[in-house]
Amino acid sequence: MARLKRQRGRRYCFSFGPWNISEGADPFGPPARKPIPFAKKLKMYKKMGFDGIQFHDDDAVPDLDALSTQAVGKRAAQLGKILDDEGLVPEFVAPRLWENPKTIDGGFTANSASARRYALDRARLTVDIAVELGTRNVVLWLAREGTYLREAKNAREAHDRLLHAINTILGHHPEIRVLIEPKPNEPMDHAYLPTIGHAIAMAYRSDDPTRVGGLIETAHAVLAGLDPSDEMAFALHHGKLWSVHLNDQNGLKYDQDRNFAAVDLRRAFNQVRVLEEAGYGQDGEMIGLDVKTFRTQKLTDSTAHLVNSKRFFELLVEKVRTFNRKKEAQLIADCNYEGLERMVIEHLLGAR
Ligand code: GLO
Ligand code: MG
Repeated sequence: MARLKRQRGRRYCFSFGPWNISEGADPFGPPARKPIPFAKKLKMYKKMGFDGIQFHDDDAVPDLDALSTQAVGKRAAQLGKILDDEGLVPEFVAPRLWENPKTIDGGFTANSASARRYALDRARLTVDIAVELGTRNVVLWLAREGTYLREAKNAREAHDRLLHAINTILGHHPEIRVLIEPKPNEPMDHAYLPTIGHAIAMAYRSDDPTRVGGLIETAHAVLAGLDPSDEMAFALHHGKLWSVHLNDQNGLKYDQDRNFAAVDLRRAFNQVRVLEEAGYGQDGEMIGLDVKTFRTQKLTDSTAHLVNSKRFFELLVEKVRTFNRKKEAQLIADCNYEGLERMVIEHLLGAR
């Protein structure tokens, strides 16, 4: 009871990455909006009600491939100071390994030894940036670590190489944590570590399992044909849900990054419920969003999706907190699942 009371007053901390304010380009058309400069985006966070900021390594230090390690460290430190002044918390840094021509067929799992070397160097640089910014978290979204066709890589060897990459990051700094963000496909036909189960299995094989966990994105779980709230529950069971990318996804098509709760309200309710019940956020975990606005959106309204997704989350927190637990327990004890279903739907629809 005391725990529930404490949760009632609890306020969540929200985050997103600068790429979530985008220009609307897609594989079939060029940008449809003018870019908003990074410095201007930084100023928008607090006004929109967000405290946390997520980074790719080159969001934090643009053109880092052209800079010396010392110069990268210096620029990251300067950004760390700006974040402090703005009152923003750096949530994580992720190596963007999928754009450089060297990593055209993957980084850590590339067949080319020089591509693998580049990927490991860049991952170490990401750790340096994270340390300068003041976060322990390095996220690995393994974009091109997979295959376009099965025969192109040796999958068993690829997993050895992924483990080596994780251990390299752990070995580069004693406090850094690795958060694996699983996704089953896109841009590859098949990506390695497609679900949180795969990611956590890898965590236990690493040199320091206490420093390897996961970030679960709603859309990625749906693309794997799984229920995001159950995926979250599995990670929570292992004490390894260290971040989330809440969004939504309309079935098995390209990764849509729709607004949280906009496609399947009940599925969203269940994600909030699992997070709320586990006390997610009490150890500093953030409610991260990874949402994209429509290509048709005007520049002036091109951040509405973030504010709206946050609002939908908060409204669902209220729905979770006002769900009649006594009645629910009785229906479960009676195996009256028709009654339970009616109760859930009526609650979501606001019926009396
Ligand atoms: C793409 C991923 C991507 C990552 C981001 C952080 O499908 O969701 O947006 O979350 O690059 O690593
Ligand atoms: Mg994501």
